[in-house]
Parts: sequence; structure tokens; C-alpha cells
Amino acid sequence: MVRFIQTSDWQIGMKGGGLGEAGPIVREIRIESIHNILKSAQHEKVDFVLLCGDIFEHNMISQEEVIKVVTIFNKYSEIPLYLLPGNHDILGADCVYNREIFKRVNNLTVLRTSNPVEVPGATLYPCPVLSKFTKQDYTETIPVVRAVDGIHIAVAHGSLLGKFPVANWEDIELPIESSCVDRTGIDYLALGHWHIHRTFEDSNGIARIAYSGTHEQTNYDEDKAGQCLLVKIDAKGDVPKIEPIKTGQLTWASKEFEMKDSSSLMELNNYFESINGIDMVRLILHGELPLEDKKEFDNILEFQTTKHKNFREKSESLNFTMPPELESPVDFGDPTLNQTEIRLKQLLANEIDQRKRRIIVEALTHLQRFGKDVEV
Ligand SMILES: [Mn+2]
Repeated sequence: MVRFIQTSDWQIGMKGGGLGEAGPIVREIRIESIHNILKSAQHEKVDFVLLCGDIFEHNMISQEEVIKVVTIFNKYSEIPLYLLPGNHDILGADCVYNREIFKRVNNLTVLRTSNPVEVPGATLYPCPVLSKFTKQDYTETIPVVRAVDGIHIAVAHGSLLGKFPVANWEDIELPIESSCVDRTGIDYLALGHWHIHRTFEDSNGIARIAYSGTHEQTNYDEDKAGQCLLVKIDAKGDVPKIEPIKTGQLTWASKEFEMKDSSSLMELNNYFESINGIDMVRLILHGELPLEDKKEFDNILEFQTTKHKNFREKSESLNFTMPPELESPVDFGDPTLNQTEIRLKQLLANEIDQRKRRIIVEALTHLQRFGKDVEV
């Protein structure tokens, strides 16, 4: 019998490009959440933990980040760790695991070749990534073990062919044929590379292939992320028991919203009521809103920034419509102010960028208010 924890795609040091100010929050928590994986391993008294690649975002990662991770490894030094490099932490002269510090981590074994490795309770068949942009299936190195006693576990990093929507299969890098399980007779194929948890069946309908997904969700649109897997296999040929364990801490929500008129503010408020307590929120706004509602709109959004760890709002394509009174020219009794209004309206007529249009409309509104309130 073998019991192990499967994890992958920690992507430590990821920039979080496209996340804006959420980037640093995501970076920091990815390191913290490693504890949740190794605590589960302790609690479940597993034989080992299998790390299926992309543990670091790249090989040029700062030593500071490496030290943070090694510090955590040392805290759980009784747990054997088997680490397969992926495409981000790829094997090669500058591989992060070549650094001196890793040679001193007693409980860590980096799987550098496809040679089988005896581990407590099973034999591992590693399929390390040797080229980032390869079209080669590294699981081809797994030998046929159907007649060999013991539990056989292969570990690879790549994309399972035919198992996700893609325009052209021939363009896929790091391809993996799910048929390798039937070809070789292995009990289980542990995979990394996808950030979402998925399982796949062999030709007998038994789930023997699994992605754990990333231990901490990396972006708004990942489902079944933020987990590791507890895998138990009683004996050779038995059905693997695959149990996801929650390890991620951040919760995410993303919503596209079409604004129509003042009533849209109510709908927006209702939506916000439904996402109380969500950490990372992204709101994408389209459509239009009367300029007179802008103050209320700004206040609603400002308050949301106080209710989430990170609140991102993308409203470049939201158009604030000009109130009718701005359409007709006003005589301010002052030639400079009159000229300013004419100039702003000319600019507005020629401007297609919604963000700039909004600024011009605001300037016009302020100008008219100024004209009404101040005796020139
Ligand atoms: Mn990868």
C-alpha cells in the first residue's frame, strides 16, 4: 500500500502580470500555502510528497525566495519529497535545483532522469522535461511494468492530449498521451502543468491519471484550483483513491457588467452583496451611465475597495453620457470661458477613447457649474 500527496505548479516568484496591485498579495500567499500541503502530509502520515513541476516560476528566481521555500522544506524534514522539474524550473545548466542549498536538504530528491526510483511503498517513473518547446511525449520512456510486482507510479509534466479544447493539437508543447497508462500497465500517472484539478480514466474506466492543479489559485478564471491530492493505492492494479485537499487561501470572483441606466447601480450593489468576503475581485464594466450617476458610482466602487483584499475595476469601455443641458452652449459672460467650452466640445466630438471622453465630459460639467456659481 502507498499513500502520498501530489502537488504541482506552485510557481513561486510569479510576477502576477495582469493582476495589477494583486500581484504582491498572490506572490506572498503562494509561499504561505505550502504549509497547508505539508501539514496535510503530516496529518495523513503519507509515505512521501510528489512535486510535479513548476515549483518555481523560473530558474533565475531570487535566492531570497529559494531560502523561503527551503526553510519550509526543513520545517517538515521528516517527509520525503520527490520533485520533478517542469518547464518553468526546467533541468539544465542554470536549473534552480543545481544551487548548493538544495544539496543540503536531506528530505529532497530531485528527479533528474527517467531512471526508476524506489520510494516507500512504490516505484516512481519520472519523465523530466528536457526542452520547454518540445513536441516529444516524455512518457514514452515509461517501461512496460504490467508483469512487474509492486505499485508503479509515473510522474510527468505537460498537457494531456485530447483532454482540453485547443485549435491545433500539433502545436501543443509538452504533449502527453493518456494511452501511456494502458501501454505500460502503471497504476497511476501524476501530472503537473495545469493549474486546475482534473482526473482521467484508463480504457477500463478507472481514474489513474490526475492533475492536482496549483496549490493556490493564480488567476480569476481557474476552477478547482487551490488544492493538493491525497492518493492512496492499496495494491498493484487496485483503483487509486484520489482525494482533493484544500490548500489555497484566496477566493476569487470576476464579473462582466453591462450598465444601462441608473437602475444598473442597484444591480451592481446587489452583485456586491453576493460577493461579500471574496478576496480578489475583478469587475469589467461596459455600456453607459448618465454622468449624473458618476458620483454615486464612484462611491459604490470606492467602498468595495474596503471590503476585499484586492478590488480591480476595468471601466475603459464604460461611457458616461452627457446630460442634455451640456448640449447647448452657455454664455459665461467671459470670452475665455466661452472659448474653453467650445474647445472642450470640439475635443469631445473628435475623441473616441472612452476614458478621455469621460474626462472631457467631467471638465465640461465642472465648467458649467463654475459658470453658474461664480459671477465673472
Ligand atoms: Mn508547466
